[in-house]
Amino acid sequence: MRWFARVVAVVVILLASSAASAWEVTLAWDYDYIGNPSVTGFYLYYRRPALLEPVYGQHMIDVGNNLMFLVAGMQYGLKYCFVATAHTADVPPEESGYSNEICVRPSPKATMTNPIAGTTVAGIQLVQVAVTDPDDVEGTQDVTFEINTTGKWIAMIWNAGSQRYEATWNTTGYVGQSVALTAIAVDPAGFVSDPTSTTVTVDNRLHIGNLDRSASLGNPYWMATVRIQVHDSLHIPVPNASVSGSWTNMNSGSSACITDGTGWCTVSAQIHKKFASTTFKVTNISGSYQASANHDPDGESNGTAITVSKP
Ligand SMILES: [Ca+2]
Ligand SMILES: [Ca+2]
Repeated sequence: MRWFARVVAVVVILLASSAASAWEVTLAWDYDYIGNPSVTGFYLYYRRPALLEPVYGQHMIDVGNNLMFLVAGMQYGLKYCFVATAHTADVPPEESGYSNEICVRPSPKATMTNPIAGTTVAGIQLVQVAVTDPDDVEGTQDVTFEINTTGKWIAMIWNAGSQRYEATWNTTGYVGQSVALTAIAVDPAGFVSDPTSTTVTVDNRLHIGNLDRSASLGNPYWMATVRIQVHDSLHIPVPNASVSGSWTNMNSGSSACITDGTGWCTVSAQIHKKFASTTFKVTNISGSYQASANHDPDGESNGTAITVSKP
């Protein structure tokens, strides 16, 4: 029976919702009545509009004589709508009309996929966040990330190619630090994801990744040339790094250079023909120089000093 004279209103409110994969909501309600009530319990009904359930009646939960209920195990991504009724202990029970309707939608889920937690990063780092939000169009969420707990949230841009929200992070201000990145996603309806966090170590120390040598004849001076490549801690070539060093036996020339877009720069020196060789030694890279990491993949030097012979 869809009528119960003494209950005139059941009001449902949403207390909390979860973004967990099997999401859940807590609903609460109250009722009013006319006359002497004999309400002994409540029924909760739900419908899922996306599954073509336009009216109530298909799904009923007997929530007993409680004014609050946790609905668990809801299918993630689906909008659910609820109403409640009050009923008597009669057999069959008399039941009130439906309460107000309340509809809930799942919050988006955000997962930081890059950088990988526990890794070491350097230079310009790509930050990527995957968002799961089945009831909204991809790319319509508002995703931001925070570097440590500064309260400054940086906007991320949807990339349809990678299927990620992305931003670049210039790590050069965080040398040697452990840094926590946190992101959140807000869907078009204003539902907010749980935060997703990743902690990485920033290491922007620079070292020499290659020294190459060449020489050309001249009289009375021959010319020694050394090409220098600078790496960051991940062995990625570093542009705009200032390298300085010294030559032995130099008459004139250059002993400092700034790397180009591929991380290379060149120094050269005039050496009098009375010297059979010269050695160029790197003494510094501006910024944070880690000389112990210097190397040369060709084996012609140790990455710090290289000897050029007269041709
Ligand atoms: Ca949504
Ligand atoms: Ca080399």
